[in-house]
Amino acid sequence: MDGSGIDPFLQDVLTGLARDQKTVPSRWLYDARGSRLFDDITELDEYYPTRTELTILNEQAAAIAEAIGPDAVIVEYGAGSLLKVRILLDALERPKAFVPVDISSEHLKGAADELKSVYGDLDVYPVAADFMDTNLGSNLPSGGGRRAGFFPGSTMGNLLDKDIDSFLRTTREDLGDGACFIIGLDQPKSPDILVPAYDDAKGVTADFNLNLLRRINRELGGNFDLDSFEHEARWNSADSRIEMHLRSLKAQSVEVAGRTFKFEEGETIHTENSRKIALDRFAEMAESAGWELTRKWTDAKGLFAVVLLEA
Ligand code: AVJ
Repeated sequence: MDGSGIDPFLQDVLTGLARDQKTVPSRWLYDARGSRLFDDITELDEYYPTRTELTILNEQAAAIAEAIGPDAVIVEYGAGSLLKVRILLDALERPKAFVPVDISSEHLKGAADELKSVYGDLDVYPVAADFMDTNLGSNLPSGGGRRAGFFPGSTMGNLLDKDIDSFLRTTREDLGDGACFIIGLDQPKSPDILVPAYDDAKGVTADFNLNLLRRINRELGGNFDLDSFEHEARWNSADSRIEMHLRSLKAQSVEVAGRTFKFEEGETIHTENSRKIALDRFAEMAESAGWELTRKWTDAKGLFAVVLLEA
């Protein structure tokens, strides 16, 4: 529940299921079980993004650290895997401070404690907030060298154009003049690689997607029959994105919080967009928000890119 007394999950589900194309925002995929399933996804043979980004970060750590410069203040948005920022911290010259911004304060505390124990000289200032509506302002430590944002994992690809624009503008303002921003972006490629990455042979991604219905049943008093929906990963080439859907295997009615929603056979709930934003396109988006894309690092096959924006 938020301050208004309306559970935002319930509100999103009731509004989303009433639309022509039924839709539930992808952020609700990540309850405890969903987060565990996502971790399992990152280990799958077919799911190349995580391991490819880690390879780029490891191979290019010295170049990235040099581009950022000494005494940096690192601000990680949606601080998930400490694994990634530690690659940077290990390569940076005297990193001054680390500011993990994450919606889960529990997660943050663990992250902060662990980093403090490994990097004695590093100041860690956790901020418990949704990275999308964060105005860090006075929460950022003053002093130190350059401020460097860090947003790995291609999470940018889950955002709509307007949200990318406002996020890049807010971060530009927060991080200030002279700042830079390191961002991981999955790249457009053949659907022969993309579709299996989101529809793996072991069915882990299917489980991850269907878990949304399990969560609605448990938290919102829904009565979805998980056996009468199936996972679908669709490449939408016009919008350069993988879409996840849950497809109803038959005509049926489902109740959520006392409301009835009708499904036709084959009708879907759209549960995620994972956009693959080409670098020239992203450079334009960055520029209109006050950043310049100045460096890019990719793997040998060009599957994934890590870019540097400068203010
Ligand atoms: C964590 C949002 C980057 O879009 O690749 C993985 C989530 N969804 N498999 C992605 C996801 C299905 C992932 N992100």
